[in-house]
Amino acid sequence: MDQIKIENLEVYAAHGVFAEEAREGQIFLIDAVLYTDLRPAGVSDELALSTHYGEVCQFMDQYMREHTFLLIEAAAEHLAKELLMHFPLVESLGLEIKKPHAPIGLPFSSVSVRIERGWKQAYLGIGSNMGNKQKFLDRALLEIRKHPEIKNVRCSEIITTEPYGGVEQDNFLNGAIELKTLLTPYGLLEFLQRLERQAGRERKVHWGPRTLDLDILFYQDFVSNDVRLIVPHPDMANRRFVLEPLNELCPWHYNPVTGKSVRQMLLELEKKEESHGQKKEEDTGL
Ligand code: A4P
Ligand code: MG
Repeated sequence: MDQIKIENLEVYAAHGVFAEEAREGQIFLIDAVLYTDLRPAGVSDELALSTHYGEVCQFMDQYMREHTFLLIEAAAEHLAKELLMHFPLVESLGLEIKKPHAPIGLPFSSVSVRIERGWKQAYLGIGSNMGNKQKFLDRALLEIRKHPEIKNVRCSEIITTEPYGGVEQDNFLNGAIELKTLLTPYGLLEFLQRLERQAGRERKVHWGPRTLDLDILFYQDFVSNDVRLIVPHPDMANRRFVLEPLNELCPWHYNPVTGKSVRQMLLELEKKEESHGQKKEEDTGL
């Protein structure tokens, strides 16, 4: 992706573990690489279609002066997040904070930390089959849209589906959600579980009835097989109530584990269901 690069922005600020560092302050040098599409501004010659590097420098200078952190790791982490939230055309960034006068007591030219952060695209499954189902979905969607570290939220059509998995229970309302987030996969999971708790969700029966169920289906091309988080969702290829809404949002998104696109998974599931249907008809002699 295209880049805007800022090198050695000099900022006088007060970050450090030692008391005199917080009291006296010192010089920090910042390098930033902003990943962003420069073509619209390149073609039109209009600043409004790009990110103003002067404003980015002013922002970094002010942020570094107005906050105090013990660690340059923390300064970098917080500054990166603020930059990504404040400059909407920046997809991701590399940020290096150098401390050329760190109190080390030995000759050196500079010490620094460098991090890469960015917006990640995630897809969620949402479902409810208890109480006022539509209201639970609406409220969750509202909370998701309100989260400061989530943007570009799109929701599929909400469909009514029959329960899957053998537990006898009411029909579900199901949908899929597309979003961009600065939260990590585990941060996103924690937020979704908080929303489930707020909806009065009780975990009594595995695959049983629930006021609100929020599953992470995809998180960019992240793969995890941990007890707390399995991504991509391992059973999605067998679930029409997941694939149908997902197909509306991202038919060409592929599962990084199986290499199959959402559309391909849905077509294969339809074929499987068709042949099961035919087999049932043969078995019952219809
Ligand atoms: N967990 C692991 N991976 C994930 C992930 N990708 N997203 C962990 C979210 N959570 C994930 O989930 C159990 C644990 O899974 C969590 O603690 C989390 O750390 P849970 O929601 O407490 O339990 P559950 O929902 O009963 O189990 P599970 O396996 O999540 O069930 P599903 O997959 O959510 O399926 N039929 C229709 N028509 N529509 C439905 O929406 N849903 C289910 C439940 C069954 N039948 C359905 C539907
Ligand atoms: Mg679940």
